[in-house]
Amino acid sequence: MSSHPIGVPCEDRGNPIKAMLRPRRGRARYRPLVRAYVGLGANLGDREATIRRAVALVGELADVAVVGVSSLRETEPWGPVEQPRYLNGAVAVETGLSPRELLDALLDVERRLGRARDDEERWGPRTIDLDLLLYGDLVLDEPGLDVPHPRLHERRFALEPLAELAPDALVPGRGTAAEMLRALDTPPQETGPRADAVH
Ligand code: A4P
Ligand code: MG
Repeated sequence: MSSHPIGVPCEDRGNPIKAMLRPRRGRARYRPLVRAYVGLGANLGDREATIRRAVALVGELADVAVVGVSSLRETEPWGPVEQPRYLNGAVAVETGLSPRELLDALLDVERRLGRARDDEERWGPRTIDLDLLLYGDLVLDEPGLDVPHPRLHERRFALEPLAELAPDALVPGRGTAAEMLRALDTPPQETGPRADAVH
């Protein structure tokens, strides 16, 4: 998948990603819109109500439009912590925010829904979790901001709703969402000796 430069990038027409990352100054500057995907998860409280509220709050963010909402699914908890089952889903958004601005806004939605990170253990239960799965075809590895989400390829609970929304969404360096999901279903190849091996 590639980013979707729908806005009018003015003098930055030549390089939409660079234009998008540049701070906006003055009213005449536009940033192109980028398609991003956000994973949603909850396993405490009224999970569905919290996720629906999160989708609504994401849709109310300035410069963010929700353009797709996946179905929600019950999933077995992933990771080393014993905890209740999750409800997971994902949304597609079109945004003029930079990746950092978008993640900060998502973390703020988590806080507004009562998530208190200081009380949590890693991969432990949570009222709401918003993960930035993809931001166009951008790859970022910065303090506090990794895109694509670094564990996306190993998480069925994130890949399934992503592939439902956009099976052809390209995860840079890994293939499409649908291919990654299929790879999770494919058992690893036997690594025993080949039939024609010389003993
Ligand atoms: N951060 C950096 N990049 C990103 C990004 N692309 N998206 C930073 C979101 N956050 C990003 O996040 C901690 C910090 O990561 C953030 O402050 C942000 O600056 P976090 O959500 O507390 O999670 P984590 O400890 O980084 O781990 P991770 O891998 O995001 O785990 P989760 O998703 O939080 O783990 N099982 C099922 N079935 N379904 C689930 O939803 N969730 C978890 C929680 C465990 N098991 C699960 C599920
Ligand atoms: Mg997370």
